[in-house]
Amino acid sequence: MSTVALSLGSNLGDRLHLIRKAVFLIRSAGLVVLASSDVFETSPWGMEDQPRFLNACVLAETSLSPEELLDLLKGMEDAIGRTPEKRWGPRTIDIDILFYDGLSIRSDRLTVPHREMARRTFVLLPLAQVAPEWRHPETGLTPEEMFRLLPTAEAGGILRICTL
Ligand code: PH2
Ligand code: MG
Ligand code: MG
Repeated sequence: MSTVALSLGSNLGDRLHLIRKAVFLIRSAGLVVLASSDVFETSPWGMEDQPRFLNACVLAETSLSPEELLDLLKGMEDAIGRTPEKRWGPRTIDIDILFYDGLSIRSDRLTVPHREMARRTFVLLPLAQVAPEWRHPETGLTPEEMFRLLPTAEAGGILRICTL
């Protein structure tokens, strides 16, 4: 069994419903959810002219390989109704692998840990709730340590909404 952290994001449609639907599909596929973060409303990052996101994280156990997990999550995004969109642009649902145990993976399809994680408040705050002890395999930093290294301006624009 491996432990993985997944990031959930939505900024189109009924955002909370879509995020909860994603967690329902994750459980239905046999992943064992060990912890789930709160849901946060966050300012759009990367491309600012788009609606605000809801973001959350789950920590889960799986026997799938990283590539199998990626395929499963892509299938869930399709099932929930995601259509191809611009990089960093609006989306009904985004499910990303943040980490897979302590592995560093760089293949054509997959970069694990998630390559932008250390720059994203909307990833680090929920991740710190579900995996405070985890350390990035390349930097040795915990989510909270990465968060503290961000410019203070980045820490704004994030609001706790509810539990997942
Ligand atoms: N996802 C993106 C681009 N920008 N900004 C926020 N706040 N939350 C996201 O989930 C997000 C984003 C592309 O995956
Ligand atoms: Mg993403
Ligand atoms: Mg994605």
